[in-house]
Amino acid sequence: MYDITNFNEYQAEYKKSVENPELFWAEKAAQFSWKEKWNEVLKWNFSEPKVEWFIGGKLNITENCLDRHLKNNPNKTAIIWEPNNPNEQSQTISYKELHERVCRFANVLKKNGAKKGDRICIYMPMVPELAVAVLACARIGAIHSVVFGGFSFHSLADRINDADCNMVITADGAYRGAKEILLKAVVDEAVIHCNTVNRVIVLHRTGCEINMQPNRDVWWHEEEKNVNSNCDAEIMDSEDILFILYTSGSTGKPKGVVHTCGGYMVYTAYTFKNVFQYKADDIYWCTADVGWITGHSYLIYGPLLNGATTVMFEGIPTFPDAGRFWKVIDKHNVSIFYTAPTAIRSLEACGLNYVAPYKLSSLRILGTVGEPINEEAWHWYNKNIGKEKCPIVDTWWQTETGGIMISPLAGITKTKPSYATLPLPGVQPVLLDESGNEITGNNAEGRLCIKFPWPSIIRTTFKNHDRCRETYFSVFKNYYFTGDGCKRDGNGYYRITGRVDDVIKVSGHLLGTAEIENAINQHKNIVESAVVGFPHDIKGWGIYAYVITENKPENTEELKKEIVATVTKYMGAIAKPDKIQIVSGLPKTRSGKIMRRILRKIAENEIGNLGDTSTLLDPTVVDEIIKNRIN
Ligand code: 7RM
Repeated sequence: MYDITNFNEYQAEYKKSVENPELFWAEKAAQFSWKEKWNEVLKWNFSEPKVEWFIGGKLNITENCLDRHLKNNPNKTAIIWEPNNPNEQSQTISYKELHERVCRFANVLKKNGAKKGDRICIYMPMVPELAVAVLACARIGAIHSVVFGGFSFHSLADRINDADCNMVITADGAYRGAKEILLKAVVDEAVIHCNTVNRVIVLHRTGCEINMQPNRDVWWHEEEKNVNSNCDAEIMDSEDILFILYTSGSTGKPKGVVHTCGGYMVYTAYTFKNVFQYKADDIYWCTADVGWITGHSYLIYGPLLNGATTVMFEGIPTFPDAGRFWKVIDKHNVSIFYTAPTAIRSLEACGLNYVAPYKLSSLRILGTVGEPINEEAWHWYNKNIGKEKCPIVDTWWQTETGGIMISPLAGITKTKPSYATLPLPGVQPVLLDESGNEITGNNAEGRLCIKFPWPSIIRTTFKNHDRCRETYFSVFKNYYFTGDGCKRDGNGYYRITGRVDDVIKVSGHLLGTAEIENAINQHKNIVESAVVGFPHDIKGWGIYAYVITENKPENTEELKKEIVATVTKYMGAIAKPDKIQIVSGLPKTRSGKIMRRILRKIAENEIGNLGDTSTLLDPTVVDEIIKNRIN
C-alpha cells in the first residue's frame, strides 16, 4: 500500500528524503525480502560516475515479484492478457501460475545453457510469455535485453552484438492490428551478423511458416516438456546487473543503459504505489510495450512488486477500431490507466463516436508518459476519458532514470495541464544555465539536471563507461544531465519543454537522428542525409529528411518510397521519414559540420529567422533548400 496519503505527507517525505536520503531509502528497502541485508546504503560520486545502493545486500527481484505474494494471495490475478484480436480469449494468470510458469521457463533457460551474468536478447510480441521470459532471466540471474518488436534486423543485430548475447528468445510471428509480423525471419536475418548467438528459443504464436535452424533453434513448448517448475532464485548482489535496455543517443549507436537489482526494485515499487496511489483491488493498465522502459518498470516490475493486477495488451489502439482502449477498460474494469500523449492525440483525432459506447466508470486514475502532453490533449483526456473525476498524473522520467522522477501523486498534488509538477521524494532536480550555474528561484528556465542519486539511476552504459560519463555526467560537472530543457513556474512546478540534443520523440519513441540517417544512407542512390524533427500534431515530432542523391533520380516519388522502404527494412517502421526533400547540398560550416539548427528551422517553416548563415561554406544552398521545402 502507498506511503503518502496527502500533500502534507508528501512534503514531509520529500524533506526527509533530502535531509537524510540514506535513512529514507533504507526504510523503503526494508519492506522487501532480502536474502542478506545490505551493510551500507549508498556510496556515490558523479565524476567517475559510480553509484551503489544497498551495498552488500543479496536478493532476487523475482522473489519479491512472485514468491512473496504466494503466502497470502496465491490466487490473485497477476496478469490479465488482452489479445490483439478481440475475438480471441483473454487470459488471466494468477500469481501462483505466473510463479510456476516463470520457474519452468527458467529451467528451460538453464537447460539450454544460460547462466548468471549471460546476456539474453528478448524479441517478442506482447504476450504473457514475454513477461515470463523477462522474469525467468531475472530468476536465474541472466541479464535481459529486451528489443522492441517494431525494430528491424539491423537495429536488432546492433543490440545483440553490443551486449554479446548468447541467446535470443523470440516468437514465430506477432499480430499487430491487421498486420502479421514475421519476427523469427527478422531474427534469422539479424543473427547472420551476430556470432555470439548459439541458441534461439521460439514461441509458437501466429503459426506462420518459419525456418528452424538445427542445433540453434528450439521451440519453447518442446523445451518446456522436459523440465519441472521448481527453480530456486539465484542469489544476486544489489549491484548485479538486472537488465540492459538500449536507448537512442546523439550518435548512430544506441546506448545499453544498465540497471541493477536492488535499487531498481526499491525505486520502481515505491514510485508505482505512490504516484498511482495503488490500492489492492485496482486493475492497472499500462499500454506501453515491454520493449521500452515504461513496460519494464510499470507494466512488469513495479506492479508485480506490489502484488498488483497488471493488464498486458498485445494490439494497437486503433484495431479493430479507435475504441479499442475504451472497450478494454470496460471489459476488464480497469481502474488505473497509463498511456502516452501520442496515443491520446491520435484517438482524439478519430472523434468521440469511438468513446461514446463505453462507460469508463471503473476508471479512478489516469496517467501519461513519454513526452510533453499539450493542454488540448490533456483537457480531452480529462473530460472524455476521466469524466473530470480522475486525477491525471503527467509522469516525467527516462530510460536512464529507471523510474518516475517528476510527477503529481494522483489526487494529492494539484495538477496543472502540461506540467509534470513536482519531484518525487528522493529526487533533487535543478535548472542550469548554459555555463552550468544553478538557477535558483522560481519562474526560471534551463537545462534539467539532477544533483543527487536516487536508487534506480543508470549505473553505466554496457561495456562503455566512458560514454555514460560523457553523455550524462560530464556535460555539467557533478550533475546528472537529462538532455531535457525545462521550465519552473512561480509555484516551483516543472514543465519539461523537450530535448536539447539530437534525439527526437516520434510517437513517444526516442530515436536518434544519426541512427535514422544511417538507415537512409543504406539506399544505394543516397550519398548523404540529414534528419531533423518537426512538430507533428499527433506524433509529437515528425521526421524530416534532407537527402543528397548520387544520380539524379528518374522518378522522385519512387525514390522517396524506396527510401521509406529502406528505413523500414533496416531499422523499423517507427523510423520512417514523414517528409523527404532531395537537396543538392547541406548547410555546412567550414569544418564540415552540418548546421542542424538551420535545417530544423526550415523543417518547422520558420524561415524568417534563420540566424547567422554567414559562417556557412556555401550559403546559397540554404536558399535552394528553403525554396523546395516540404510543408
Ligand atoms: C519514460 C520515457 C525519455 C524522454 C525524456 C523527455 C521525454 C518523458 C515526459 C517527457 C515531457 C513527460 N523514457 N519525456 N516523459 N517529456 N513530459 N511526462 O519516456 O527514455 O524513452 O524517453 O522522454 O524528453 O528525456 S525514454
